Amino acid sequence: MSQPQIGIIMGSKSDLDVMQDAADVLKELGVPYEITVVSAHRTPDRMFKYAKEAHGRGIKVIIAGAGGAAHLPGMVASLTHLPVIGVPVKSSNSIDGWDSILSILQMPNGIPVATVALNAAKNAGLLAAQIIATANENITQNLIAYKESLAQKVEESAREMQSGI
Ligand code: RP5
Repeated sequence: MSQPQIGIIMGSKSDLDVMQDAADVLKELGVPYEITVVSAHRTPDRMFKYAKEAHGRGIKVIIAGAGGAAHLPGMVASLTHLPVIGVPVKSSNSIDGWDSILSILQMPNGIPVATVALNAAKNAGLLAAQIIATANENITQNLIAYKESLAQKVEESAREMQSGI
């Protein structure tokens, strides 16, 4: 894969089941990415280094997923000018997911995090691809084809339902 343009990070290896969806959709759309673990609480120095160096390494968008007291997306956003997409993860230490949703969503003015739905890493990947596509015609065409495939699936479902399959 060529130079990564998207950085996918997560607070723990235990988030990977959810966060893999972002990687999968980026692969499908032909967007080069990197993926790793960066814990805001257990490795704050690593988080600082990652956020500070991402732009210099060619990363254009960061997708950050975390559960429970989910400080990773917001803290990374505070350390970089790059757009950060936050994925609230319903983790083993989460009460019901609301803790991670609110921790990622309710950012103060000046430090935005584009927060997707609970466990919605696929949408985070799509949103990141859409940002990259604003300056990349190949990825634009891949996104258009992806959206057309979604519409076709609905049409197929409708046909099957109407014909009693
Ligand atoms: C968060 O705590 C991580 O993002 C993860 O969602 C959760 C649990 O982490 P582990 O105890 O499974 O490593 O910081």
